[in-house]
Amino acid sequence: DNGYDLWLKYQKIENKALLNTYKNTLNSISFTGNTATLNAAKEEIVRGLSGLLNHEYTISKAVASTNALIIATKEHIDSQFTEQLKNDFTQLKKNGFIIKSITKKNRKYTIITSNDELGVLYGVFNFLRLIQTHKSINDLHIVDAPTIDIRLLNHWDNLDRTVERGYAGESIWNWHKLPDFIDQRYIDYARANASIGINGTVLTNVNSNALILTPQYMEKVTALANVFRPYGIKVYLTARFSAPIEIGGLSTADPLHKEVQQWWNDKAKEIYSQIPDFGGFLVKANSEGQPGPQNYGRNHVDGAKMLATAVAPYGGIVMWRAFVYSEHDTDDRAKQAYTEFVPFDGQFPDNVIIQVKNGAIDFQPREPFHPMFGAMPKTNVMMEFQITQEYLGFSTHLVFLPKLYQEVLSSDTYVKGKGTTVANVIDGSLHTKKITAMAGVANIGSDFNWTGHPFAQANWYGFGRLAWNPHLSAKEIADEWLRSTFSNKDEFVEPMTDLLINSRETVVNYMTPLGLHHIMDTNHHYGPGPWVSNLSRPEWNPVYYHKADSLGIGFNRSTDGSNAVSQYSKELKTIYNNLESCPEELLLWFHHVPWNYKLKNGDTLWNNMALTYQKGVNEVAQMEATWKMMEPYVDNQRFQEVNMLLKIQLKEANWWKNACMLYFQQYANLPFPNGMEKPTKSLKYYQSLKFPFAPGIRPQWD
Ligand code: BDP
Repeated sequence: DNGYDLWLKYQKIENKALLNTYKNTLNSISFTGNTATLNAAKEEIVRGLSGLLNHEYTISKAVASTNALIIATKEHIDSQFTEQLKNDFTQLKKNGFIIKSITKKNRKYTIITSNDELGVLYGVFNFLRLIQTHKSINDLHIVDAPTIDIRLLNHWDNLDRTVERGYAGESIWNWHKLPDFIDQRYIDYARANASIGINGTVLTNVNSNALILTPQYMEKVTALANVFRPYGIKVYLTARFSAPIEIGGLSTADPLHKEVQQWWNDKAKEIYSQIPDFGGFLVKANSEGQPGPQNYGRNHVDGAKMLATAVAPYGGIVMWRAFVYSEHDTDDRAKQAYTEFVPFDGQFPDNVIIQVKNGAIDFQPREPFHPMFGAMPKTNVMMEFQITQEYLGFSTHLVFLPKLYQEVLSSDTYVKGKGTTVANVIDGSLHTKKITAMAGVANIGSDFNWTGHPFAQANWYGFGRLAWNPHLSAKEIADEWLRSTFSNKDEFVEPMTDLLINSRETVVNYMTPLGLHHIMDTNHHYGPGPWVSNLSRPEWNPVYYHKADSLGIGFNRSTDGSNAVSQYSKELKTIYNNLESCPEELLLWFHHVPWNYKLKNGDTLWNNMALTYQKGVNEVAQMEATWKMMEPYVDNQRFQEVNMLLKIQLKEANWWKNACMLYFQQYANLPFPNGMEKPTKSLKYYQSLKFPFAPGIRPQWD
């Protein structure tokens, strides 16, 4: 099994009793409707049930006398069921669905319905998930709908098919062959996304290329939009701020300049004439060398307004990123986005949403949530997670990211008192927002299995599930994914759910324990590089983040340090500011701590650091051992692949531990504690390792 089918395997159910129960309940399928979206739903239910139940289904409109599965939008549901569905329909939100078992005069029916066609498609995928995960379908009553409006992938894909921070081959967009060649992968991509509720995709890198907006490329984008439309997926593009100069022949891109505004208005008109449901633009402006309004003495509001005005007549939106930090600003990098954006609260138009990374630095294995969440009550604010593992061992290491996402989403902002979580900010319930959205930087590439590591598929899956409902638990997601992707056997699902759930903390343990961050090696961000200190911008150097010296280690962001703690609500500020109350997992994020400082377990910081690194290594060894026992439940190809990858992960966990501990020992000047395996190589050796051809490197980065 090469993994291409993702979680949509629809493998025949081996358990005879279960198979028969399903078959009995689903004797026939009645399906009404013949539009592109409903046909996609029809194809999927036939494909899914034929595979799972190993039974050839013919579809008809007629409703069989009993044990029928009935699929239709509300207006086409047989009137005999109207009464039983009435209450459900009154609660049903946009794109939501009802799955209900109804018994009438001893006759049993299972109904999948919705107010809209997309809801029917989502209902079908949900129903198939129930069967794939061997749930009972005897007495169903599910009314579900997405909690967040816009659920997007962000592809950091370049037009030459390289993928920035992509570790799974080339870009899946074959720009050269588009628009005439439609790869089957595009259709399967859309199916996979629809199955988890993703409804938008930004096709191009945030470090953007204006060429995508030329007619030659727009034809290609249009072809993709046509493939995705039946699956409810809208296409978005990154807008290069200087496009009016680069492809429009203007002399300026000043957002207050009439000609520039007109250029964008015309561009939007041209795009919408080809893609009437075009989603809008994603913009990285005045960040890491990208052009933006500040190049013309204007601000983020001016820039966002101009683009928002251009797409507003067609219902488009602008996602304006808050990932900014300046080479001229000497303030703590963690503070800069908040400082720059929060004063603009209330000034952005309604069709603008500010896209904020989950943490204030950059997709680290662990960061406190970004203080901008909850701090802009009058502005639409959306979440940006990274699915691709730029700072988490690429697609070489097994890390289950839904655990990280869940930690962020369930973090308490205290903005309106205890219990007001980041998820409440994102789903709009806290401040009643006009638009709600969540984006994930995609980990998809041209590899057979889409994501490189077979388990990296779980991160794509889990992102989609949490974008649909940010209150889901990571454990539930792990369970669903394992059952759909590998096996329903308890002997497999139980240990593997634990393995997935623990894998995130394991990576933190062997990479950046106790609140350490950004100590990865230069440019590629693979492997340790805590010693790097020679890059042109101070905040690109790991030494800027860990600040190890003879006294201790960590970034003092307390009130007597950079004061980043003050960007959080009062309650959190107090918790983070105080060394005793600061959660130990974030200690070195907020404090510069003496090497001999005693942690809660009574041992020193130095010893705790050493033993946590070691714990991470031991946990990977345990993951490897657990996986070995899974051989009976997994196909040979994926079994071997994961086996090899876990071996690499173990080697590299040791590399992290040894390199970091040797390096920090120079400052701590303390012996390694008992329980930490001593490095066999020197610090010099680790410092000599170079990775000039690591995948996903961003070419313009030094
Ligand atoms: C950083 C990446 C860089 C991205 C940047 C961004 O290293 O490749 O361009 O984020 O999000 O993490 O814009």
